[in-house]
Amino acid sequence: MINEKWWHSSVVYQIYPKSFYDSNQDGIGDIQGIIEKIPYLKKLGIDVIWLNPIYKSPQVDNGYDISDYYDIHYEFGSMKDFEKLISECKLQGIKIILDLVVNHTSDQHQWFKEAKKSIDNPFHNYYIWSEKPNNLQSNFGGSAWEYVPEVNKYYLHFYAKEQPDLNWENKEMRSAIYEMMNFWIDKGISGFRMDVIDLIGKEPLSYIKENGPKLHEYLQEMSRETFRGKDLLTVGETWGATPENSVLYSNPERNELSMVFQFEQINLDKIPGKQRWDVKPLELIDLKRVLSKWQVTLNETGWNSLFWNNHDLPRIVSRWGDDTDEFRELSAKMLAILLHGMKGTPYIYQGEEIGMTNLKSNNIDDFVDIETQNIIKERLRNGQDKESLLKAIQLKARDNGRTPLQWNNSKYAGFSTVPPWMSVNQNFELINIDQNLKDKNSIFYTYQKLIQIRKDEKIIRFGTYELIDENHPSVFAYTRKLKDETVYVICNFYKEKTEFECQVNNFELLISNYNDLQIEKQKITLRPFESFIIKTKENQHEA
Ligand code: TEU
Ligand code: CA
Repeated sequence: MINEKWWHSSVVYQIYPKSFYDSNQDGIGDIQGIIEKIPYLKKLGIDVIWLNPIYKSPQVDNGYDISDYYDIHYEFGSMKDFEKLISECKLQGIKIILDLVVNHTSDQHQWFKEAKKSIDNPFHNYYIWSEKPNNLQSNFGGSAWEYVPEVNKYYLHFYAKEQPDLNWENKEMRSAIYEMMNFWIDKGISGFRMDVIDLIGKEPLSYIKENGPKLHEYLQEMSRETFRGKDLLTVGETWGATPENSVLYSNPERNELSMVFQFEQINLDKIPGKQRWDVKPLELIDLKRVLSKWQVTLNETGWNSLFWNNHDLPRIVSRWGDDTDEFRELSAKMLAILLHGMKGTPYIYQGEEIGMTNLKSNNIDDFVDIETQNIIKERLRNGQDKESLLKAIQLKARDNGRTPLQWNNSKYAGFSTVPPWMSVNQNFELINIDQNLKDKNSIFYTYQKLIQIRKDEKIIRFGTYELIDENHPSVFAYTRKLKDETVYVICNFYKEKTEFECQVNNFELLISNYNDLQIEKQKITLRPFESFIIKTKENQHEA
């Protein structure tokens, strides 16, 4: 049994500041806007906020290109505003974790400006240089190398060319990062979400990106120099994680991270070996297999994060649910119940709690993200037809998750009174927070209840997971077990009715997405997307 930590019973809410709430009517969400909405978050019941990057930045990649780690980006506010956010949240018992972006900086960071002046500059080796570029590709398209005439060398950038990669082999650079981390810890934050952290051990000349040989050595050093023993939540973003290497990150005995975000399930609807834009339908059996494998592997010696969405992903209800008027609410609740019954720390991405959907625009200019823009150029150049490209983007572009949060049915969805920095989803009159708060049956209240259930039920936090009926083609069902209690989480993943065998007699209903759950003896007919969590005692069903 692992040592109980505060994040084992927490639910995290992810805020994308640019699109959360605009307090000063310039079309851009800001820190004051978050402060104004603390009561809303309190009502939802979340414990922690993960803030996407708020540091000074030219915003080439919406803040993931940092030009000063010690300053706040002016459009979001000031250091004073940030300090106020921490203290106001603290009064409400809400913790803040910051995005830590240390795989790369902005090319406008002082370090890089110095680094490219000459090879003798003390900052030159803060970055990764090569006289001869190899074929490594940037995740945003094109070569990962960019030439600098002053030094007659190429620097590495796994992302945009405005995001040069830091050189983790350099001890001085690492110390500078740790010093910066301690600055924020001393300000009173409660942890870090660590951007692409499994890239820091890279060996680009040997084509090693994720999981480089020194990755865990660096993480252990970072932990020693900064957060160890301080009871902070650390969650690493690791696209290269497997259940096996993930045990290394979150095994408490190794003193690395609290948990990681892994993306195995997220990749299930792309054609293997291809890019996320090359989509295939999700197979439910695959989803069951992958999520269950992670639940089981990290049961004793690690900890899972649980998420469907973030600022890089399309909206889950449009992706694996059904966002038609008829089934949007039912399927959004089904996905929520399915995930929040599992063991781990759940993350809710802003707007998920009201069932926000993909952007669905036919106008390619509505997709403003640098990744999307680059892929459009690259694929049109390579001869993909515009129509199929637009379709892929409508399904998968990061812009889908980044539209302004829909607060109410007034112009610009109540996010701002002026045109926002990116298009508002046209369905805001139907889908918004106001409407959700008024309707006792809304998706919002399903999330609110799921958060409460996690707090009330130790079995939801720590019970052992087991998949049931793994070959059922349309139902995702599992149990959680703790002492004499068993919880059943049963979800019809589709809009067609289906039958499911379930031998429970005496149960307590914890949550359901229909108001009149009926279990007649052993067989249940599940209605469209019907999902529920029930609890039995003393394993009564086996008697
Ligand atoms: O994303 C990591 C990452 O690898 C992304 O390229 C992701 O695969 C992609 O968005 C999906 O197509 C992190 C941040 O979450 C993202 O917002 C940043 O752009 C990126 O790192 C660079 O910092
Ligand atoms: Ca603003």
